[in-house]
Amino acid sequence: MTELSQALRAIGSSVDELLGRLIPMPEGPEGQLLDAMRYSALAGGKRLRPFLVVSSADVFNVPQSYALRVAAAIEMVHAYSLVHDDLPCMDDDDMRRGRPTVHIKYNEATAVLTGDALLTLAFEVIADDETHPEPAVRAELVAMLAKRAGSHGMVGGQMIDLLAEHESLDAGEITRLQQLKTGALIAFSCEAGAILGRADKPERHALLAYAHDLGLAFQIADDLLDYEGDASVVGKAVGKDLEAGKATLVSILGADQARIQAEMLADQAVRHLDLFGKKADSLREIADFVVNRSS
Ligand code: GRG
Repeated sequence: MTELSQALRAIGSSVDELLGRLIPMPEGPEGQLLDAMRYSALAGGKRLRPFLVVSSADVFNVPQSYALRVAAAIEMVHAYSLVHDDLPCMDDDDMRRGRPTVHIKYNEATAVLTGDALLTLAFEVIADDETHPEPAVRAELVAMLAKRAGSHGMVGGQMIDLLAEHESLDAGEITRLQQLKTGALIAFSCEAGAILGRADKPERHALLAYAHDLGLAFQIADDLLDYEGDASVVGKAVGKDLEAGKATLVSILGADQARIQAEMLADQAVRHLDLFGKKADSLREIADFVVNRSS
């Protein structure tokens, strides 16, 4: 196993352990909701966003216990977005991370409520003083997560994506959609490290620029997996974009050019990290993983 896979696995285990403590055990009349929250948030996944939070925070020597709480909150928001995205009124998927989606295992109403409860718990976790002793830091994290997850961030991107099924977007419009739908949470993962570490403006700017290019590279890799990946390895249905006639950078540029574009973006992302020296090595390594992953 490479050092990067070991680090990803270690951060994944720490986040799983924390999520297991933060999401209450199923009991009482609302037990089914808590069960579904645990089912969706503790279902594996690459834990890329936690890796980005911890690695960005490491650049500023932030205690890992703070970064892990933000990482757990981001995974709650990420899990909520996947549960809602899988619903019949959105992408209508039966499988996620190799298991039945939440509305298949439970029912649609439970899936809606599971997403709602994960999103609100994420904010409760960040606002708690265990996340950072300074109220101003916690407030900034709360405000930034709201912005990145909301109508001018992930949810806005999802809206554009749904509308795009009935129109053909050009490469620029697709790029903006992806910046919002996928890139916004990746951006927050890196920004959170800078907020926790009270980074100065140039440092924040560099991390955001890195996250911007990384997010686009990540999405092209995701589209390539949908185009040519193996459903049993990816853990969800593939070929969905083609089937829905949805324009992606892969359908516009072709798979080979799209792969070149993803690699160029990953290289460009890494160049934004120059001012951090060796402290940003983990962020450099993950950029390569993002474009060459198989799931
Ligand atoms: C429904 C509010 C709402 C938002 C949905 C993120 C999203 C917006 C939808 C997910 C659909 C999708 C497949 C987006 C492409 C990129 C993406 C977020 C892939 C899944 O993320 P990974 O690969 O998943 O990090 P794991 O399972 O590894 O955590």
